[in-house]
Amino acid sequence: MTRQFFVGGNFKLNPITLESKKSLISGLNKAELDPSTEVVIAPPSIYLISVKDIVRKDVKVAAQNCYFKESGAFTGEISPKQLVDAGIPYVILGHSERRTIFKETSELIATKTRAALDAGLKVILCIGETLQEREAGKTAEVCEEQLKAVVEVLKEADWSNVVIAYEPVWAIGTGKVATSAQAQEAHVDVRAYLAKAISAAVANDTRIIYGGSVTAVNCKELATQQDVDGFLVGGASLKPEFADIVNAKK
Ligand code: G2H
Repeated sequence: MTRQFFVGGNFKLNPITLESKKSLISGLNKAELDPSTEVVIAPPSIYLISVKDIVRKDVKVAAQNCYFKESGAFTGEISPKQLVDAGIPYVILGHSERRTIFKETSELIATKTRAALDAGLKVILCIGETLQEREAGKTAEVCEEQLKAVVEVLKEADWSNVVIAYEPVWAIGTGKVATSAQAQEAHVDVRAYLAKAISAAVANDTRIIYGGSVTAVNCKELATQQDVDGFLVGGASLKPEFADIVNAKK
């Protein structure tokens, strides 16, 4: 199976007004986007439904997080069922900002992944090492540990609805992008782990995208790598250059 190129825009806690949200989406609606790329944007939860309603139909919408319970006394949370009901097809889980700032463990992220898939969502599952871990030669080990928690919960099921985002923490929002060789090496290791832990088919078919300071300038070289199936884009997804990243393979 050929893996469809995937580009996600993770808006994080941006934009901060209704007006700027409208103009961001209206810019995207006018852009020329490669129809062979799957494009997904993840606005803050307060804008999910309105973005879905105004964005062009070839661009899908993702939540940046969700809880694992369907409903109940969980102040501040959003459930997978609510997202599905609202017509939101994707959710990002396990982003390093959730892991570090909000202290989410790999086990919690695995539980959320299971709940999201069970509810009918597709999941963009983020993993990645810190600078200290990379310098200690632990990149593959850390990614494997983070994935293992999910593998144990999912086993062989559901992987067609999972996109794995390899996002080295040292490259996130720092302007310090991984080299294409570093990205390719990490993606090969992740794929090898999927083959070992699940199956050759899941390893071959699962999209592994790169995230961390991706720009219009560095995306083309990264996209030449055989195991880089797309990008998760933060800062640059708020700018017109997001279209160039979507078109990286053109
Ligand atoms: C990594 C990425 C998007 P940025 O967090 O998920 O953000 O492109 O700003 O490094």
